Amino acid sequence: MLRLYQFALSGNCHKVRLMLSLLGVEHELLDLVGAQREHKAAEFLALNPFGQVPVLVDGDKVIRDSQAILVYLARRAGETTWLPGDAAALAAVVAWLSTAANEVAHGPNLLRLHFKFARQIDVAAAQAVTETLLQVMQARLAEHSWLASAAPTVADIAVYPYLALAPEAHVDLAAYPAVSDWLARVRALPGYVGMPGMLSG
Ligand SMILES: N[C@@H](CCC(=O)N[C@@H](CS)C(=O)NCC(=O)O)C(=O)O
Repeated sequence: MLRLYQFALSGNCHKVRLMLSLLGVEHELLDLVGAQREHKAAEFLALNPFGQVPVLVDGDKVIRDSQAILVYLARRAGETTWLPGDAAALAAVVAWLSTAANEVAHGPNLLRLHFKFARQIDVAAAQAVTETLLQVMQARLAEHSWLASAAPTVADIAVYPYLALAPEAHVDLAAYPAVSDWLARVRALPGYVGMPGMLSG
């Protein structure tokens, strides 16, 4: 049985729950209590020395980082739609995984941490990163249904949560209709699961 160490309100953890559900993989959730700093306890640091969730444990394998977990789950499922094998197609997916870890993390994710959880950040800088991200996504999605390929890939799942949580980040998607349409396409995938605070249509 796979075990996911997580925070219930984390978008990075949501993307793993979403991928597990889309693939129909049975798993158990282990909720850490952030306020009690359970993610900084020695037992958890042995799984992820960065002291961050999500972490996936699959038998003797321990996978940290949400993007790495999505890649692991797709390969483990043994199919090539979610994670293509072709060099150029795989590079396109990895480019968006990097976008999830950079622009998404430093844009809408930081804004949500600020407006929902009172984290002190440079709001103007995070808004600028978000605007550039949304412009790039709008341009791509105005011409294509999915971020990296003709079909949904782990790239879409990696980028999805913090865009779907835009209201909690005080990010207005009205000027980016192709992004809103893409969010709706992800919501329509068989096995989709959301989380509180996400746009629902
Ligand atoms: N690159 C990591 C980032 C993980 C991350 O920032 N996790 C947050 C929750 S969303 C966390 O554990 N924060 C606690 C901390 O950094 O101390 C990933 O994508 O998994």
